[in-house]
Amino acid sequence: MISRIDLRGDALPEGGALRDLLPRAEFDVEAALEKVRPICEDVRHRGTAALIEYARRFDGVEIERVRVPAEALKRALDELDPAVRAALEESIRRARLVHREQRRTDHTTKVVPGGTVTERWVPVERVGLYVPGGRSVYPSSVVMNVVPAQEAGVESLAVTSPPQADFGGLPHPTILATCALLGVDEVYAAGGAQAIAMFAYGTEECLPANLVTGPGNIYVAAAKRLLKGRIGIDSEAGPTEIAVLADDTADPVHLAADLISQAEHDPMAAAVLVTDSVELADRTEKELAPQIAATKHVEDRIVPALSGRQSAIVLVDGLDEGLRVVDAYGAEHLEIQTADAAAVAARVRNAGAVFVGPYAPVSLGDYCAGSNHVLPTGGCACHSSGLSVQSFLRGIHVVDYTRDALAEVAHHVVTLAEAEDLPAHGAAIKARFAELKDWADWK
Ligand code: HSO
Ligand code: ZN
Repeated sequence: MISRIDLRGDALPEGGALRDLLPRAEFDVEAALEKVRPICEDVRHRGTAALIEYARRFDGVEIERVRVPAEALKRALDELDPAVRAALEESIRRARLVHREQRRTDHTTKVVPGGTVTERWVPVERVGLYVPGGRSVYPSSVVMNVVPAQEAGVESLAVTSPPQADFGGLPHPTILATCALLGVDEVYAAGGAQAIAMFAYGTEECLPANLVTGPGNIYVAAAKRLLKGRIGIDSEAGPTEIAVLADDTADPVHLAADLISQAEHDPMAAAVLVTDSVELADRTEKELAPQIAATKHVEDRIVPALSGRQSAIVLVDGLDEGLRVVDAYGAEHLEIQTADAAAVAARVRNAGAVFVGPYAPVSLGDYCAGSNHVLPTGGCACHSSGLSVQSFLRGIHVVDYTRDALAEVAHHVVTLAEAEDLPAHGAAIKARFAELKDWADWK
């Protein structure tokens, strides 16, 4: 069912070479670029008419408008199952607790008397949040996108999610209800690359956004790559990943359950167990079959995900080697199921989010830990973070110098300008001290 990679014995190779030994899903965004380019151009030129046509073609539904009417949002909230509402409210409450503390405060550095640099944190003016609605419908992703944007102080915020044939061309009612619960009243029924283009270029119904966040399929990722620059993006989310670093203290029942839990998302989802215990590897593998037999989404997602080349059990000599492997992999989600898990977790460098010990499974983080579940995939955890308040802020340096403070450093500026053969840069300084005949006196 799940392949094995045995890295015991020889010393592990360094950096990229180690990463090449590890499994990873194919997610060729580049190849999808040419497919999405004409779609994005079409939305740019024909706006809503193009979106209506793509709803027909890709979502199999006739719609007359893309903007979701206010009554539909209200109705969805009124009809929301009370238990789901309570769970969403708790998820929102916990996410707010964590994200509120991420807010930045402006900071002023006094560089010299009369010379200051202030870093001002300013929310992005308008953001577009993408919520997938193809294979699965994730109201939890509405929470994970909207909460950090709101906590950052974003004033104009719109959500888009694909129109659903089963719901009269509106996004899934639970998505709409979650938007209503969060106080989001601007919602669109558009999915795929065309939705990203709608936010990038704007249409008759939707003003252009400055930043677009949220996970989606490969076409969404390709459109984000194509339109990046015109819009800011978070990351190009790929298929979900779980890695687990475990020793012989881990419970194979938990491990199998957690690997299956993320395999449930997608046939391309990755589940990677890294352990120094062959016995644990054997017992976990044995646990997979009965647990899979007892769940849903087996043939279409879980089996292909676990048996695909993106998933594996990786055997290592010890915990140090295990840490090197999980760092080289840079998982979206990393569970540490070892003795003294907190100490081991503290040594991890590359992961989207780390889950410590037996009672912090990834599923908790997906819904109700308070942490964000929009996380870097495909090894991007080596250089990027998950969604946070910071994703929706820009730091603006405000430079404020008096005449004396400028005078103090003027000769250095002029010298550097000359060293770069940019005399006009130096002249812009000298122009402010025109009364000085002999510039050399300043040096
Ligand atoms: N594990 C997914 C998020 C999710 N799980 C949504 C359930 N619903 C990617 O982090
Ligand atoms: Zn999940």
